[in-house]
Amino acid sequence: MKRITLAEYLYSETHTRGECSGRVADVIKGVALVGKIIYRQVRWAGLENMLGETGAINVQGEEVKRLDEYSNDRFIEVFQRNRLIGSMISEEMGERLMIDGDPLAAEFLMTLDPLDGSSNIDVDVTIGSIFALFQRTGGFDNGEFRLPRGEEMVACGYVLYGAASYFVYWMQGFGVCVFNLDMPIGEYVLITNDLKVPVESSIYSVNEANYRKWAPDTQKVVDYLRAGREKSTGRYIGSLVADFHRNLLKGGVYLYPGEAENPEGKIRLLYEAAPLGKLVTMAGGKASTGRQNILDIIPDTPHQRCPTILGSAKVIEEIEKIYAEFK
Ligand code: AFP
Repeated sequence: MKRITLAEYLYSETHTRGECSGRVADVIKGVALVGKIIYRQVRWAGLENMLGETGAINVQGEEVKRLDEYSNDRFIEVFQRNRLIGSMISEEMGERLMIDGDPLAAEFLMTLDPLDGSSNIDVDVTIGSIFALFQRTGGFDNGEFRLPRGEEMVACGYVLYGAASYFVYWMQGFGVCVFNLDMPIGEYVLITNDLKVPVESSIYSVNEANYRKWAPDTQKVVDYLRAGREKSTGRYIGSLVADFHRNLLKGGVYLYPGEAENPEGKIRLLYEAAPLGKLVTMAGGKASTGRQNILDIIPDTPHQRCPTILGSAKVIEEIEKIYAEFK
């Protein structure tokens, strides 16, 4: 099979598509570089005392894992060096990090979960980095910085660190691309440039231990997914990026609903729900809170959360119908 590397693909596809896609393509290459650096560290973490916690607590109130901190630092290092973006919002940082790029670079904001699924690191479960890229002229108000809606994204995706490393991304004007890391040559090679998520599927991914915390509408939704459809298959890894990747390829829905005590749920909007929501939407799927398209939410704060349902369009339409029965 002819192996087209990421750099070859991006050059052949974007050099004629104008300045924006050229710069966006450069950011995509930057993410791929960080992905390779993180994947190397993830594979050696157990041998280089890189497992476990740093002892710090992040802005989310969560224990920071050594690999969380390492991954965040690598994204900062690479994007401070290449000066392709003007600022970064990361799960691991309380405030937006300003990067003194050139004026054009200042047009770009990256939102980032540098390492999602951290609680799985020490037990060798697949984890990953999730990113979104926004362009000021596409959606920020007249010079004043405003947190953008998911719809305003110009690129998004994730790098998976598992038995193999995959780089899955979308950029404006293109389809959803999947690349697989060919380790001996150190390059991500193209698998497909137009991935589509199956419209229908029996797979649902949710932590059913939370059942008693959910409001009646969510309980009815999960009862339906478990026993109301022709066929049901429960698959929950507990690592969003891993569950999402399986459902993107095989079809299915990932749910992290709000709870009676915690109506916004656990998943962060700007660097988890929105990037994966845009990606699955570009692959023909849907991204919903149950009542609203996630991509339409106007963020108030960088680390806000939202109820998150991502995956096969037909299943999510059925879920939204159930939620609509309740107020
Ligand atoms: P960690 O990064 O703390 O492991 O959280 C991962 C996550 O945000 C997401 O990747 C999982 O789907 C979800 O949490 C699992 O949460 P529960 O353990 O509450 O099911």
